[in-house]
Amino acid sequence: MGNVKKYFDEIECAPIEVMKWTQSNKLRKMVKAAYENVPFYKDLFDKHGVKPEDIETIDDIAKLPFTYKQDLRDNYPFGLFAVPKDKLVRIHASSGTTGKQTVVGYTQGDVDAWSIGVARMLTSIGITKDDYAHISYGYGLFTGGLGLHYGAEMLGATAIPVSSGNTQRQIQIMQDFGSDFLCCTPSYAMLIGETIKDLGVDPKSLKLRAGVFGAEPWTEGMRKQIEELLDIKAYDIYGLSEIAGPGVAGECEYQCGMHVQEDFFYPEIIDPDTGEVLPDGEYGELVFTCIGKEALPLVRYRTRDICKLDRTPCKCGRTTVRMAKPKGRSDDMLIIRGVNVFPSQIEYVLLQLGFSANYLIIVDRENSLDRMTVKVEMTESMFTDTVKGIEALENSIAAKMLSVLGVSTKIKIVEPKSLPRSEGKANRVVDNRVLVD
Ligand code: DLL
Repeated sequence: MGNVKKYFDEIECAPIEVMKWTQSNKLRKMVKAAYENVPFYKDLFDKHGVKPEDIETIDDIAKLPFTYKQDLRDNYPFGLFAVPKDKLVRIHASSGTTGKQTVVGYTQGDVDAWSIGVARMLTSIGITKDDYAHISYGYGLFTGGLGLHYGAEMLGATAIPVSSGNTQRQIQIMQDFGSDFLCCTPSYAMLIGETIKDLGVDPKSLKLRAGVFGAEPWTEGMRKQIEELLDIKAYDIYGLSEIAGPGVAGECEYQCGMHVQEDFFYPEIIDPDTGEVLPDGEYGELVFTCIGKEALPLVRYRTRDICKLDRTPCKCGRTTVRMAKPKGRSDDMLIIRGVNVFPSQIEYVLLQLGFSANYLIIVDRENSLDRMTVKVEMTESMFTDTVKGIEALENSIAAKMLSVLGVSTKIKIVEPKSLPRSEGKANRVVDNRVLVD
């Protein structure tokens, strides 16, 4: 183990001037290609009075206009691609639940850059070419499965493409193949963990030592639950299909934010209302420019994720900027009687009180008033079957919710394991208000 690689690439630890020089070169090239090859960008740049020649360094990026998800939808499926069809080697599409899918194309160079991003992230948490990668993200148009797969292979690790579903079989494979690390959504990791417990399998008997979880917001409390259920260390990985897929950013062993692969995906935080760039440390909307991307060179893409950046030195020695765990998406934010509520705040309260991360938020409107109900599963340790006992528990959770959220919530305790489980991204909000509006 003496020659275990600490970093996948030198650029991860490059001095800031070297990183800026690399970014500037890539940005200039990418902006020129977008202007010349994508009619949408030619029109957009012309409308904003900006020409490729105006972009000399990465610091000029704020001169460029934003790209929105709607622009991808309006140009569905391939209208924003900058290369001819024969240069494409892969297509993916977003898992969005509303509207048209957003379609993403990749050249061989794009797939390689994406895989390098994932390989860097895996290296930063101590994964090596000797490890078995148990990949339970969905394979298909969703980027999770193939993204982790190619990244693991790029590193030289062995990919086990299990995909999601059939949870008992997942556990059998972990036991028989000796999977070293698990890649799936945090909600599916919870389900695998619960199933291991139900089957009476001792998690310590598995070889599994780490997990790479992302694709949806999750709290520190949920991380702890997963680590206990699976007896592993759980790491956060972020990405979005429009930009590449998983591995746009990921935690290192020190877990103090996610290192962004900023020589491929340049991040900014902006005020979502004014579009103004915000200083490091301030929460705002995360925006990415895919510098170096050939097939789909998105310029200042509005992710809707609420996040902040940190450029203070990291103990691991990487100099790349780190992004915080996204608080949620601006479009997932619930406005309950005028108060902004993120599902992650609700999860935080429940986990603090010792409940599980399986919950369901239901929002209704009665007589023009919003009402939020949170269904929570009873746990073994708090079990009571008296009406009084249950009411007392519900009231104590509701009181804590009120103090954290600033808005009253009705709590309904339900039977253990009665709420829906997810093998992919969890859907924890049922907003009935849209139906009555
Ligand atoms: O979820 C890509 C991915 C796959 C990331 C596997 C990580 C692991 P989309 O389906 O396009 O792509 O969804 C992207 O998911 O804008 C965030 O809102 C959310 N998201 C992704 N990772 C995280 C994370 C994939 N670690 C959208 N924490 C993003 C919080 C996340 N939210």
